[in-house]
Amino acid sequence: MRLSRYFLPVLKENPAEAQIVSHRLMLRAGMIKQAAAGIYSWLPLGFKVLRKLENIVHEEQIRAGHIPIQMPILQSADLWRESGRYDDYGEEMLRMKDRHGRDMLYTPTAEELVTDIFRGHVNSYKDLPLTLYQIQWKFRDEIRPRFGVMRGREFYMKDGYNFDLTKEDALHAYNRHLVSYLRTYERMGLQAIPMRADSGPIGGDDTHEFLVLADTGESEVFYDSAVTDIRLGQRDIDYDDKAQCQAVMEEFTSLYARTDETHDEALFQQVPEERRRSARGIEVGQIFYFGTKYSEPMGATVQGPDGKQVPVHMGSHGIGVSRLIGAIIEASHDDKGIIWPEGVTPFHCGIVNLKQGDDEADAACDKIYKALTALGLEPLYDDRNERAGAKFATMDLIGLPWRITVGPRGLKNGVVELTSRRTGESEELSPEAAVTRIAEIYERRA
Ligand code: 5CA
Repeated sequence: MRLSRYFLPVLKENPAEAQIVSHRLMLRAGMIKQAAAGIYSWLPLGFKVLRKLENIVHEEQIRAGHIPIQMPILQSADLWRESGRYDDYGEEMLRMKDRHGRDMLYTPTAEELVTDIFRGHVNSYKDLPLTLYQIQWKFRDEIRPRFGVMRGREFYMKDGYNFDLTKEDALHAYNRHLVSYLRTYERMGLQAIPMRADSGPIGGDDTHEFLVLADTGESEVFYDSAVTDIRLGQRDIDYDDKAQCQAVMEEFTSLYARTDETHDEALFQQVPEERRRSARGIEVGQIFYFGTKYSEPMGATVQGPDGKQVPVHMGSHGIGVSRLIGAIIEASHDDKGIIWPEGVTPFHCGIVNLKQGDDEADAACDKIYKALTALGLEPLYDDRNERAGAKFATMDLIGLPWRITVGPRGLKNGVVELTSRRTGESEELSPEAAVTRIAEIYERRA
């Protein structure tokens, strides 16, 4: 992409309405624009990051054996009356009537609809286990939407639902989700710690939230600092292996880590004092096991091996895809702007032409641009007639992890400059070597 042809409406001034850094930077970098309270349009740069996160979520869900579907945003109230949640859900649910006076709602989550799909098509235990998921817009009429995409009313969420014959199988699905979520967050450059939590309107007793530690987080958390040393890394996990998934679950959840809703001061006191931490965190996902809470009232049963009809054991599992963008920026920025981790960056590298219109500089930039594109990488080439300072400021603000700077003076010596956004360190090398270096960086991290 050439910046002269792109739509990147960056803001010079700090927007007054933004209270936290991620919201401020998303507005300033032209990623989103508020359409109504807690509802946003996604401008090209923001939309690109959203798509990247979505792709990572899909890849990791499919790797875990989960199957993508797409359910509608508007649902009939009837199913929600069957589960009893139509009245329970309260004011967070946006309700409306269609022209025939039928009660409709904008989906805040989809346990009922997916259970209806299941009961309509699955009759035998032989068709289990089954996990269906979607990535879809949700609406919750939050009293206090704030912090931009962090607490929106309309937000983008991955929601997955497992159907199993027994509690034991459903707990394996729970563990599988835990492992796949850890992989997902790590690929996004984040550490998200599973913490014991409260299940709220979804229900059930077994639930963990995934929290990214950040001063601006809305959740209060208590944990043993040793949990922050654990990483999943490049482990090869067999998602069908119950013992292996269980072991990862135990490794990540045995140490004390709880949100304020389930915090137990007496238990916490047993953590060695020097490792006791209380902090704030951003909730970027939650997994639930709730047994037959929906399958029983809605009649989602299968014939078991003994011929008897039994309600299936279920859980649901969510990732806040749009919220994650805020969480990543909270975790990765400096006073000049965003610093994207390589795994989620909207463009792999920026190209800054210091002297637009200079034949040699223009030709060198074009060549680098073409070489990167031919490698399947996406560069953002700042080909505008702007001062170098303004070009650098834009690149720093939008946070591409690598920048190649091209100018007539360097080219006389056969070199361009490659700069890391994270460290600010630069090195001079030939244009070809710069391209090779970028290719290596992304192959290593692809
Ligand atoms: N049905 C279950 C699992 S699919 C469910 O709805 N879980 S949830 O309520 O915990 O939501 C899943 C994730 O969506 C949360 O962990 C959070 O990251 C994100 N989320 C929830 N509410 C909002 C909101 N108002 N704005 C942005 N993200 C949100």
